[in-house]
Amino acid sequence: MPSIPVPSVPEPASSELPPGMAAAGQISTEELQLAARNHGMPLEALRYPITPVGLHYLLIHFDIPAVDAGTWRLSVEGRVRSPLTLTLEEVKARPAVSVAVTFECAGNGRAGLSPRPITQPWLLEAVGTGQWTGTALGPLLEEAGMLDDAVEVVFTGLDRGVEGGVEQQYQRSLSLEDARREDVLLVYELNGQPLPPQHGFPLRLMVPGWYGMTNVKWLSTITVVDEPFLGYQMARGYRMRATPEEEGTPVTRIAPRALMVPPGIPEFLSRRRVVPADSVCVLTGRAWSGWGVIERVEVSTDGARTWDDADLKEVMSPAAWRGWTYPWQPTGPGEFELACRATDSASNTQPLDPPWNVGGYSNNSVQRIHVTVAPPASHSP
Ligand SMILES: Nc1nc2c(c(=O)[nH]1)N[C@H]1C(S)=C(S)[C@@H](COP(=O)(O)O)O[C@H]1N2
Ligand SMILES: [Mo]
Repeated sequence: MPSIPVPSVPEPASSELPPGMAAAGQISTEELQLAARNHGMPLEALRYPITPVGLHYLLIHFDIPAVDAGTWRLSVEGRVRSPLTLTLEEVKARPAVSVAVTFECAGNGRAGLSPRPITQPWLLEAVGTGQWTGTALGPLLEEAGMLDDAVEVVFTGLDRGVEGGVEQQYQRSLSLEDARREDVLLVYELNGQPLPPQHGFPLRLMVPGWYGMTNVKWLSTITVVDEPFLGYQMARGYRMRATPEEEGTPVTRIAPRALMVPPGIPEFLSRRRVVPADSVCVLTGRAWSGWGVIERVEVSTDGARTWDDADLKEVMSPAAWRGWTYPWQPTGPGEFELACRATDSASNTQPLDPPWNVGGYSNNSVQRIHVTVAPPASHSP
């Protein structure tokens, strides 16, 4: 498997902040507005192998569209021999597959960059794993019969808005090769229930291993095209760029990441953690990568200076996160910085420092959690 192309660029000093960028420690009303709509998965929910529906993260560029399941249709059109129009019942009547897949937003970790683009300011919570049920895309394209001049497949959602000054439907495309992969599905159920409105009812695309933007929600039209699709979310959004002017390279697969459940108890406002000194603290978490299977998770309890291997749980499904645990016996009361780091089967691992790019994508630098280990509780008489 190829390793991940990531431009590594020195950060501009905050005195020369370009327009549309914010410095660390500042949060704008626009970002707060986005953050309140697009919630993350509370990290304690890493305890569930399958994320309960309401705890799965959400990212919605525009508004959740109103969809009437009775009149909704899926069209397969463009450079095909026989265009298709399917009702939801017809989609569901096709052979069904159910699979656990981890989704992560390409902007996860963005708030850890400085400067960062002013857009959804994710910390680390833009992740979740669903048990998704649907039908394979490939056979449907086969049935429609792609013509010889076909080069890409465009997926159009029903949601509409303005981004970067461009009015648009949310649209993404895949190469023919990617669209034909057998794990690419059109899904209509999440965790055994019809897709809820916020996750794309009645149907969405799912490309396991790729960042979340690929999984077009409220899917209405699949268009086979004879030239590369240059819609906003392909040509402007979701590209790795060292400078705003350059064309950049497309964001595709998920870079490896391990996260841990923050141990102990939090302080309400700062969310700093307190752990009692008198017991073994079992650190637990999950790790995933779109470039291969997770083969190693390491834990540091001294601020990423030394590392020790965590125990890996079984692989649940190739494109789903893998559980890990690490028993930690704090050396005594005091301040500790915990960190965790994943490595996948393609030898990709996580950097200690954030890899910077203009869009703030794919920042998979290691999670660090500050923990106060409190002296053993004194027993009152
Ligand atoms: N139609 C449509 N599909 C979309 C989006 C959107 O705004 N509109 N957001 C994308 C992005 S950026 C992500 S990360 C995932 C989020 O999926 P979720 O909200 O179900 O977790 O959906 C993707 N599919
Ligand atoms: Mo996203």
